[in-house]
Amino acid sequence: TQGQVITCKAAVAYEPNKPLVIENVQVAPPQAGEVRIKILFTALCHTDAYTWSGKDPEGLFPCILGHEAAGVVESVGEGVTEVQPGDHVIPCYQAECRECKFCKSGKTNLCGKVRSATGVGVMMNDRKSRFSVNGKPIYHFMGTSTFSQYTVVHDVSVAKIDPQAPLEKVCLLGCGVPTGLGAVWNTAKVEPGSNVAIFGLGTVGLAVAEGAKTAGATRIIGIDIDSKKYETAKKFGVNEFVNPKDHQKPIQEVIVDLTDGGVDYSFECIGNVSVMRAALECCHKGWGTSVIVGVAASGQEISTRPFQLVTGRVWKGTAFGGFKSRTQVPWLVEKYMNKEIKVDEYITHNMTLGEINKAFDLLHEGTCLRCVLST
Ligand code: NAD
Ligand code: AHE
Ligand code: ZN
Repeated sequence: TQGQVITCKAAVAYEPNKPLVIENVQVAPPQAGEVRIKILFTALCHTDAYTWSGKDPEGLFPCILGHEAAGVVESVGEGVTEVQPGDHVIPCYQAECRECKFCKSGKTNLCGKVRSATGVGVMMNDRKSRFSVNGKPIYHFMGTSTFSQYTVVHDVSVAKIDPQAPLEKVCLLGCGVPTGLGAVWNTAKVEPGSNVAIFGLGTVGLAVAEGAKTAGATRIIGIDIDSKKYETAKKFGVNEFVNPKDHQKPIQEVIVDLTDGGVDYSFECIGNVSVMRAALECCHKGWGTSVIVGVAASGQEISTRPFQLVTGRVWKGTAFGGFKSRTQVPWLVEKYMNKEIKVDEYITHNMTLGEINKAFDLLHEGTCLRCVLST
């Protein structure tokens, strides 16, 4: 198949919120600096649902969504040296070129090399898509487009992993789990003995809990409007639970009262701007740090009294938990193989690519953490 167009199945999003259509899609061969991957397993993340909903200002249609996956390299374009056909890989929506201003700064995991193309659904070389249906182009998404049996990505967006690792599990290391762990380890840098508040106990919030537990946090307070979330959350390290609906007072006041003035660290893992405010304001005066992880819709803005920051609270955000993707995803895979981090525990459902619309329905029901699709 090397050098040839591959026709395969992919789930195409033609319009916001309209059911995805399983199509025969043509996938062009990889050009210079590109890698064509046979995707074997892909999970669904709430960010896919967010873009599909039409609320993402970067959302383009028709497109192929998906960004949490694992597969095997099918072929590589000219000049690609770091992976070869047969390598087991995880596509990374956050690239790492190791050459750009961002990568060399030592201050961020964001990479500037291909972002201008991945944000508009095309490849860097010719600003065109490698996907088409009957000659009509279909946009890429987040530089990954994993809801397809084959995809083409930039070489700077491919993490080569241990071939022994079970792809049906480690696909989760493409987004949600590293995001939560890294928000704690890299962005907040939680110290032993800290008190932590986690708003939203989905996959990302649970991974924050796991990260906080391994960092030695003492009180790990989970906050969710769905009280059923506590049972599962305990297994990930949450040791106290608050449902805002059980209280008259604003949730930030409830947490401040519970913690003698506020928590050391808080994490917003929902994407709700009023909860982001509460998460900042439940932090301790003088040092409390709040990390925004959730993605909020186009047009939404955060606010608080500047006095909150003047008096020492710190507001931060994180993308992919601050992990350098190509370097650290393989390391996370090893940590999983050594049983140092959980992955299997986040997988509540398994389905096939053909059942993707049903999988999206599940994602909104609240019983589903991650649903892994086999392609
Ligand atoms: P999820 O929907 O599984 O989890 C959200 C949880 O929040 C649910 O348990 C829900 O009951 C709870 N919730 C909703 N409204 C609430 C409220 N007002 N107060 C308290 N709890 C509330 O989602 P997820 O997959 O865990 O993702 C969480 C967010 O993180 C999404 O916005 C997603 O787009 C974003 N995300 C960001 C990054 C990043 O790199 N920054 C990476 C992955 C995901
Ligand atoms: N396109 C959206 C922003 C989406 C967003 O913030 N994405 C996160 C990852 S979410 C993964 O599930 C991210 O890493 N952003 C950094 C980047 O470079 O995109 C919008 O609202 O414009
Ligand atoms: Zn995601």
